[in-house]
Amino acid sequence: MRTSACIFDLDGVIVDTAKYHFLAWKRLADQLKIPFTERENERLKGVSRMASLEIILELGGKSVDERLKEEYAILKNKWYIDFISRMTPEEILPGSVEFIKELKANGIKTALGSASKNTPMIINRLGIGYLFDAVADGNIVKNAKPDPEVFITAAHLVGIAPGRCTVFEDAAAGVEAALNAGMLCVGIGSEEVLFKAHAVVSGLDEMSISRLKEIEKNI
Ligand code: B16
Ligand code: MG
Repeated sequence: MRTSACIFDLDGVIVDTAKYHFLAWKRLADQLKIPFTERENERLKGVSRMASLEIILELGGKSVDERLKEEYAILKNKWYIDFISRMTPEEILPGSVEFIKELKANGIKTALGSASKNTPMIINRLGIGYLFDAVADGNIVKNAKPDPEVFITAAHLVGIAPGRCTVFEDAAAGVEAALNAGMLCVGIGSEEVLFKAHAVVSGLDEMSISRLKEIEKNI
């Protein structure tokens, strides 16, 4: 097999925190009287907290100073944490645990590659730390997706060359990051948004090692 390590994005792949990010950003956008729907939210997926805020302010045609930006970001994160601190393992997306266990049982390394600084809290709430050989997240990475840094770091942490890593991503910016890292990328979600990925599936419940081998054959 080409794949020796699988790197998973967290938000939108292992757990649907994307809906909590949306609700928290929506609350801020409403306060600022900026029109913001699920459609605009698509642009925020996989993008860092500050870059997300900048997109929202741009949508509203607002320019604010750094201090106020910092305040808005803290406020949004507080509302977001209110949601994720109540998450339970039932929110792990279907098929994730089974697929990752299958990979591990077959000697394939596993890692998380997430832009989120809240990754440690989410891992703890879900009790999924044991599934990953390494975690690269927004706390150790400087450059946000589509920069490949998060995935290159994850590959380095598990000791596998980027060309032998496969990334699972739900965001267009994340797919770009995986391709920029020279990795195989499986999109999780809609073909319309993730068309640059090598293959797209609706969720990890569609994945297995045999499916991964088929995807490898078709690239
Ligand atoms: P935080 P991922 C990303 O996580 C989210 O998709 C994105 O919407 C969010 O802005 C970013 O994390 C930063 O998250 O505010 O928690 O640091 O998809 O890369 O796992
Ligand atoms: Mg994501």
